[in-house]
Amino acid sequence: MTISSEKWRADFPILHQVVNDEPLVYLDNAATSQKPTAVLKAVEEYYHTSNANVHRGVHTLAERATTQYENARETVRRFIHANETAEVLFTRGTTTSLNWLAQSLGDAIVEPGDEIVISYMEHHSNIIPWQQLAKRKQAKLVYIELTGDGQLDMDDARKKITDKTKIVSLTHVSNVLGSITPIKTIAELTHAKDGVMVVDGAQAVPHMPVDVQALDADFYAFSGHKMLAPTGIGVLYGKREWLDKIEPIEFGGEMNDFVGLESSTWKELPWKFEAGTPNISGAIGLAKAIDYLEIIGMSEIMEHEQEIVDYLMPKLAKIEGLTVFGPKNPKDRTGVIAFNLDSVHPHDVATAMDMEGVAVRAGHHCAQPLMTYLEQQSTARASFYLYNTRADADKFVEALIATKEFFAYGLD
Ligand code: C6P
Repeated sequence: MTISSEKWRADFPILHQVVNDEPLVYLDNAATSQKPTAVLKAVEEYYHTSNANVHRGVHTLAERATTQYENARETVRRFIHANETAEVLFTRGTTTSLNWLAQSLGDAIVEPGDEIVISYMEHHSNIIPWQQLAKRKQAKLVYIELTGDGQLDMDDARKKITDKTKIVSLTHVSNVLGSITPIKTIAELTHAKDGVMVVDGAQAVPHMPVDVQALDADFYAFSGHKMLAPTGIGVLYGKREWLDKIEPIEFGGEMNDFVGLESSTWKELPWKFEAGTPNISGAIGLAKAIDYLEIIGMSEIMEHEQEIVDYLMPKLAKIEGLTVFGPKNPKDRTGVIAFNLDSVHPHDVATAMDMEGVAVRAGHHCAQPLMTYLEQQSTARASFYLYNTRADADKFVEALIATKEFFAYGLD
């Protein structure tokens, strides 16, 4: 194995418990990851020693809190290889980041008749904000097709990204198929047509190295809670040239420079986008989570997940009546595996697996257009992370076979 997942899992107190009389095997990491003690302690330490509002006070605690919050921004900048901290905006998460963009960027550049290009494998958070924008602006939402094994169809992408394209917004990694989108190539196609490249990185940043400059993304959104950090903190990266041009979406305290009776002016980047008291402890927790991920190494985490998928695929292929969605080659995906058992509802699969201590998600995974595309109502989904071991993968297969047998008897 690339990384010592046994060793790392010791840092996650929540994993060491018994659920339904079985040791917990947590395989719902695409929904949210668990948090290591280092992150929990960093948040606790902040509240014990430094809690104050940021950018407002001159007293010692206020300065301490402000320094920690801004240091967290620098940690994020370094992690995603942004050019400067001004390009790193703290948000509540990917959903907020994409909503901000669809309003702010959308209102600035989209005109009637323009096209916004997304794909059939997008999460609702990367569909609905653009749908709403398209309605407001009488623009058109265009969907890129997928290949047979659930990857972005690059031939179709070349057809759909045209002179009419204003924005292309794609997921870097699908939360259902696990497939990895070649963002750099798409960004080249987009820029050749003078379009703006937006990336939903919710399922990528926690699992693989991401360099926003190498990808040449104009905007890149992700959530802290899927990468070991607390909930309620996320990031919107944007190139300065774009952030300087677009207006904030939220207005109020701290984002302003001068407030007059009729109009106001905004602070410089990144603060012009961060109205109100931010999630200070969340940002500090996110920075600690990044430190933790960097100790393990993002390439190593990616390889670890791909090794688990590689280990699992032949075992899953032997289970009759099991359909696994997404790319067959582990190199084309991360550790997200959506699957269905013939004649068993995915919710029943997830409930039965929970009885074995195995936590998987079932449902449409906030990707209903993808479900329609795959001709499925819903699927079950196992998603692995750095602390999942081969033993977890074995337990997953065991629980899946037990579930299948249980329902086969039930049907007889
Ligand atoms: N997907 C899942 O179980 P938020 O909720 O804002 O942190 O992230 C939204 C989001 C956006 N894009 C992608 C690709 C995502 O996977 C998610 C969150 C979770 O798949 C919850 S639905």
